[in-house]
Amino acid sequence: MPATAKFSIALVALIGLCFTTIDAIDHNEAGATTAIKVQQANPTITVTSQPSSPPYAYNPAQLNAKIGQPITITNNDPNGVHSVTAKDGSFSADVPPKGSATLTVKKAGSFPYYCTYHADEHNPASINIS
Ligand SMILES: [Cu+2]
Repeated sequence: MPATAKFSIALVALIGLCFTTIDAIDHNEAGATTAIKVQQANPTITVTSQPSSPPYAYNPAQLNAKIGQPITITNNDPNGVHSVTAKDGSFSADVPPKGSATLTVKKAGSFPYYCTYHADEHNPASINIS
């Protein structure tokens, strides 16, 4: 198949998707509330340094994910390594400055975690696995 034909098919498919999406928004206003509650496709924890106390923050403080679902941890602090370490030892991931890491949790439960590098300098945070 010539490349232009492939492109045309892809374009038609894309346009079709757009109309489907617009249709859903137009005719399902009740769905707007539901959409917010849907599990995010790629759960992410962001670590930032901040001028207030505590000096480092995990966002969101409560993260929901499924068993085995990859959780991305992004470290926005250019100056330090941080970790997401379960208080019960179930998991630990180090995240380099301006870097990211992926974590998966293999059992259900609520896991309070902390940073091994700054034990008392982050906000309290948990990963909730279902
Ligand atoms: Cu830290």
